Amino acid sequence: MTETILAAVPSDGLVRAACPHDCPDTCALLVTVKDGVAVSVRGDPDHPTTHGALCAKVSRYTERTYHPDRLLQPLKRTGPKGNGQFTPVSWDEALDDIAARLKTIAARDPQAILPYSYGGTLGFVQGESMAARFFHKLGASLLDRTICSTAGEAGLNAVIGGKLGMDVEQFEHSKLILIWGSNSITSNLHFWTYAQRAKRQGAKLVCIDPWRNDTAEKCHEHVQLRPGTDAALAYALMHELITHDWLDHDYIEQYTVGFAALRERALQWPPERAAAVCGVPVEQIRQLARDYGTLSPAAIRMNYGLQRVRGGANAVRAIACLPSLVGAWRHDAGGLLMSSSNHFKADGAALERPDLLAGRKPRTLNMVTLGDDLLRSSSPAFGPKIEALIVYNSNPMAVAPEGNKVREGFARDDLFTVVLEHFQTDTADYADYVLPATTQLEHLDVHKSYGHRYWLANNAAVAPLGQAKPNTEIFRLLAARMGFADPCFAENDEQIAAQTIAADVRNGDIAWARLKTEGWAKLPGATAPFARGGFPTPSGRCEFWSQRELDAGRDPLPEVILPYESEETAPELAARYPLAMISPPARNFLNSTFVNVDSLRQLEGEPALLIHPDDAARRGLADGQMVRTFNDRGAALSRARISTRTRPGQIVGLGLWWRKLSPDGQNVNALTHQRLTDLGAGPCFYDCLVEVAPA
Ligand SMILES: Nc1nc2c(c(=O)[nH]1)N[C@H]1C(S)=C(S)[C@@H](COP(=O)(O)OP(=O)(O)OC[C@H]3O[C@@H](n4cnc5c(=O)[nH]c(N)nc54)[C@H](O)[C@@H]3O)O[C@H]1N2
Ligand SMILES: Nc1nc2c(c(=O)[nH]1)N[C@H]1C(S)=C(S)[C@@H](COP(=O)(O)OP(=O)(O)OC[C@H]3O[C@@H](n4cnc5c(=O)[nH]c(N)nc54)[C@H](O)[C@@H]3O)O[C@H]1N2
Ligand SMILES: [Mo]
Repeated sequence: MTETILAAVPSDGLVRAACPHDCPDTCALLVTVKDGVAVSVRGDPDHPTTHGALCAKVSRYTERTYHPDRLLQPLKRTGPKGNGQFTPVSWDEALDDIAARLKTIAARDPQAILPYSYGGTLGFVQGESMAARFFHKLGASLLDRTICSTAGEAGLNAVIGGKLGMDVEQFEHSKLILIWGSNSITSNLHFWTYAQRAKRQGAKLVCIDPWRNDTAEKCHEHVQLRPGTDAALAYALMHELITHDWLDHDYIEQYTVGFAALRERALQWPPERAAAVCGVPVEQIRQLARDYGTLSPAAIRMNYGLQRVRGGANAVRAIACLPSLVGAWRHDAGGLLMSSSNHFKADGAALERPDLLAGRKPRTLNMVTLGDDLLRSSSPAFGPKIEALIVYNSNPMAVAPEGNKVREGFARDDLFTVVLEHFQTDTADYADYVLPATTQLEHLDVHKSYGHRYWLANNAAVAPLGQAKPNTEIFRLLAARMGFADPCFAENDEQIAAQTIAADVRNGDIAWARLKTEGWAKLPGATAPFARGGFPTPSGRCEFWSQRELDAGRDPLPEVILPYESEETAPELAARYPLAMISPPARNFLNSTFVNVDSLRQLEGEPALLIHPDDAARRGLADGQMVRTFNDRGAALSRARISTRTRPGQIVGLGLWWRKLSPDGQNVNALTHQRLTDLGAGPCFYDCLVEVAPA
């Protein structure tokens, strides 16, 4: 770096920042500021995984921050819920009224108040710090934040003991890379750089995905399996590794438990059986096993796409067994990466202060079942009816499953809703008060990553726009009005940031004071975490067979669990709704964020639905025609794209459109259901039967 990096909120200069979005890449940013305005955001060329490149979305971050629709003052609803009529009010008026309402409800039972938040920012400061303290002190219902990754997490925990794995920077040295349940070019672009380098050095790339996404197009091989059948595929691979003796017996002996039992189960899964379940050619499974058993180092980039189905956690469990069988973990460039989260240690207790509950044990509600829960009355089993909802860092009206129920819940006249937002989202339209929040360019934060091993600092580049305030400040002001006097409510963002990075061997000597000037710092620790075992499981080994699972009354081995909604498991439903729908992200959106940035929405055009030519012909659909996708839960309009990139019997509805920017005020979540995964209580977005007809 030759340019001087200035401290927070300069009028001119270059500011070190971090991308806040819910993406494994967590890029290091450099923000150029002129006359107090952020004029450009670019990737830090010196940060190894960012290497100076940003995705199309975040390179337009200034377009989002200075968008003419930014919310710049508190708003109070004046029309019916959902129709977007609001009037500006002062901060004092809004906060006084909100505090009064919350006090009244809390006097009856604070559990009738529910926070709802997720991945708008992954920063520790603007995420669950002051907000969590506020809700803990209040004694509000707790929220189980399950909407993305908890099934996969449970699967990894069972086998390898945590969200740990390969260093992404090592993938360029791999000889075989399985990209499993991940559209890297869309959702993990900076990993793709390493995969391409490996490819240039002769590595073989295989994509395992129900549709030929942009990543599959560029891999050597595409295993186009039916959604929710990954565990069967993994078992067939194990079958072949075992019968051909492509095993690392020494690694298995020293560092694993339960091989004999796993072997017995795997031998029940010859490739022919898996081929029928997965809907892929048997020869392709055999070849994949041969590659995995003979090319070394072999690496798996597994991601969250495969765990959004009923058997999602067990699929992750089955796949997580593979690297130990072949001893791939011995190599820096071998093993598996799903999430690097647990390589880091954040001080959750200091940030969130669960001690403020002071012995109270509020109920916990799962964010996936928001639709049902908003419609429940008080009962001994459920507890009090939800009377107030405080939403921040999330857009549940677009992202939560079974959207019609979510809407019905939000529309309740007896529900008091506050939404902290940058924009007037679908969710904000249902708020009683909308409070304007700052963006990443206007506030301070500290970030870890779930795809690499660097801590990052985000310095504020510019002053808050209009009357916008950071989430922390909004909860600080509310806390004062509620009469919460604990000293932690007076801490500023700088103090919170300084508490985030726990004093822990995992973080080495990384501390906030240096991080904020240097921008990023890599964790210490071995590149290959399990080269000599050391799995953080109860046995200290890779647990093919899990005593914990057995004790919990479940299968001690990874189990093949087919989707809730499939021909085999729900034949009557499949007769009416024969098409399996998956709804992964569109490349130019980040969940529902960026849908309102015109230049990005223009790149996506309209909600698109990929349908196989055979299925289109059977329904008399033409390419480019508006179609209606429907099931018993709802319907949504989209533009048909007839394509062999999807399988017969399977459609791909790219997400996640704002409802009000879609043709019919709906999106893919009109169709999805609220049932939970096998472990981890996650959502089953990609486990969903539908039918399609001309609109
Ligand atoms: N551009 C962009 N980037 C993003 C996001 C975004 O919305 N847009 N979202 C971010 C977030 S929050 C997350 S969690 C990650 C998500 O990114 P990933 O973890 O990669 O997950 P998905 O994008 O949900 O799905 C990835 C792939 O899995 C496939 N898939 C679906 N069902 C199955 C299955 O049963 N088996 C297998 N093998 N594959 C399946 C999908 O078709 C898709 O191509 O990306 C982050 N990055
Ligand atoms: N059908 C289907 N549904 C899905 C998925 C899918 O693949 N298919 N993906 C799921 C996944 S993986 C995830 S992670 C969830 C994501 O669900 P959410 O976490 O709700 O993600 P976003 O839609 O990006 O909404 C985040 C909102 O937070 C706001 N925000 C950002 N920063 C701040 C801030 O600093 N302060 C405040 N107050 N607000 C802020 C943004 O403006 C945005 O409106 O969606 C899930 N839903
Ligand atoms: Mo996610």
